[in-house]
Amino acid sequence: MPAEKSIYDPNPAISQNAYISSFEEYQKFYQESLDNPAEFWSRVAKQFHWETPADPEKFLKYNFNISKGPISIKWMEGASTNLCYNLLDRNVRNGLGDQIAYYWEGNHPDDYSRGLTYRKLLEEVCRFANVLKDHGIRKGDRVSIYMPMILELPIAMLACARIGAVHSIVFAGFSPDSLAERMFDCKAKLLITADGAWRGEKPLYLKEMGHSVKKCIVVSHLKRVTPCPLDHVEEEIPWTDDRDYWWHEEMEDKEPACYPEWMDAEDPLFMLYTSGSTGKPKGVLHTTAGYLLYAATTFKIVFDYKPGDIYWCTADVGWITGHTYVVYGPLANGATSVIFEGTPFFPGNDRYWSVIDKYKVTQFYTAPTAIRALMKFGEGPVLKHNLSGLKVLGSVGEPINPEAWLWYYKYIGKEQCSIVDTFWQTETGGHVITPLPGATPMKPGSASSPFFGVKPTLLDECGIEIKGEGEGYLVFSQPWPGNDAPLYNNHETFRGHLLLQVPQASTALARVSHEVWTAFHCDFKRARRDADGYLWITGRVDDMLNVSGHLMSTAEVESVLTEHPRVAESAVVSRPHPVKGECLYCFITPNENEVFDQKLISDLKKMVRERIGPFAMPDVIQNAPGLPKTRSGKIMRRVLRKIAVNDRNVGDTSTLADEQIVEQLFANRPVEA
Ligand code: 6R9
Repeated sequence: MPAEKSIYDPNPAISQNAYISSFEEYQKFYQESLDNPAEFWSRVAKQFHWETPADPEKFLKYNFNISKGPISIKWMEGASTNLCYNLLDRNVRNGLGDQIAYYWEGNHPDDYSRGLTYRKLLEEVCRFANVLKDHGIRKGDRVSIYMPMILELPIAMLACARIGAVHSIVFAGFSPDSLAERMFDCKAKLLITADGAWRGEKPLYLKEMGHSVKKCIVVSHLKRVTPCPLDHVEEEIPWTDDRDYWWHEEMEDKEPACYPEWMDAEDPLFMLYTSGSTGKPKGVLHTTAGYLLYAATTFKIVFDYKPGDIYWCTADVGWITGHTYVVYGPLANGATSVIFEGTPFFPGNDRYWSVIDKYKVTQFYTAPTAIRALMKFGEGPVLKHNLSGLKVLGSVGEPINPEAWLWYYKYIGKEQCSIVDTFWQTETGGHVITPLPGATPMKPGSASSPFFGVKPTLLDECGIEIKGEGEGYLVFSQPWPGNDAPLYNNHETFRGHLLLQVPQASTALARVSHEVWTAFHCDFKRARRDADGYLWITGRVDDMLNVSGHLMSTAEVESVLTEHPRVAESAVVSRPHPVKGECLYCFITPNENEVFDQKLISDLKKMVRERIGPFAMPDVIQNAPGLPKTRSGKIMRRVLRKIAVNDRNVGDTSTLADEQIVEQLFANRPVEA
């Protein structure tokens, strides 16, 4: 039986205590959230502090109809608040001062584990806010952050939020050039960074940027200020006097109190450049009030977070997942989280499981790419640790293939946990399509149902809404509070831009009623709704292929390929074909210690034929010791499409985690290809 036919009911023990304990209850709230969004979200807003309360009449104002003016969404216009105040001061006032906000687990298991309480976090944030003020940073100024996963990172973010500065985080895995480009684009006044980071065996030096930085505050992390049980790096790092300042020296004499800047509901909170798997990075801007409501609510409901739970999201704070689900969402709920500096493979392949065991993690949130990488080592490393505290397992970043889903469910969750396959994007602020732990019967590989306030609509090639079962373009026809502000530096061309980027979608979009809006800017998605109303994200528009008139998604084929016990990962792209129009070109990464041979190739062809149909028979199956992935773990498919046609003109690959893999894949092309 194909995996997608099976349904897994939530564990009754989870449903019993869950905020949303049945699918009927979810449906009731969901309907309310669509019928009266202002009323629904104003109830949510009550738990937070508003320096100026919202006018109920103006709780939500939006226009999705371009014939009536520019597209705009305004939540709680006229209200004012401060995110940092709501995340820290409010929780301390409510008695959570002594509760741990973050446990820090260093790259090396023998490094100090540090814990920061809400009270201490508030003090550190205030001190650093005073540092920023002393360096002339004011409300509306942009501050770039380029840091490893250390506690100074959320401290820096929240200090910006406290004084109304807009943070723009650049993932520390990016090159100094990528950092410079992003700093220039957002006109950053100051950079906060560290001397370096630890990744497994080796230190990575971060502070090598020269030009473009006007002022720089540097955390001494490789070279520890506090005594460290490990060998630490003594090397001197490049330094420019009167431009560079040590974090610890700046913090020394600062007051642990700082009055928050009251921000308008639609004032910018942060900017973030999207992962760049599509081309030039684009700055996405999130604003204050709506983002708070949405980050807080999705965190609480989707992870079913209860006081006493220990939550761990493995995403780097440099990505949107880290922004919303390492920092803003958890702290808005007074949660206790783990922040981890290292990798899943150091010092052993059981590191994730050992950290879950060490902190007694109850909610764990990671990416399919990590799950697939860890599956390769089998159950052995998992069995060494006690994972019985787990309740909810999350997945994000890519479609999770049923094979990986089942492994996660069975071996990590021991068939007792709910799996939440959360579909969302930088632009959506938080989860938009996701199961809820106690409520949604799970289908492996399906992101299931829309979150409160989110109204997904499927459109066919002619722009007509597909009601019920079907596959089409995924758009959203109502705003939710997490919506980003229209593209930074790009707003007027918002819709035109989409048409340009996705020519295939232009017919559909031209006919789309002006009331329909899409959150997807340049990363337009397709999805399928099955007979039970479940949504399956089938991929980006250009991840679809049409073989002799049969439309299919690459994800569909990939999930069949990865079911093979000898296959760790796969990526399928379309290649032009003189007869069939397009054909399938598949890249296969075999499991550790497995060889890639003719038998594997014929097995895989057979599986695809049987499971999908003869029309889906791959034309080429190539050995791929690794896949070209961005640093956030997303496969860069445009590079694979170039390899499939042997075109060396692959374009910019600087955002790849390992650029060498591209050359290797060219070299590995089978002769018959
Ligand atoms: C949160 C995040 C967004 C893109 C998105 C889609 C892919 C994320 C997914 C998923 C299928 C899921 N994606 N979660 N695809 N199922 N559960 O990753 O944001 O970095 O902006 O990437 O990630 O392709 O369009 P971002």
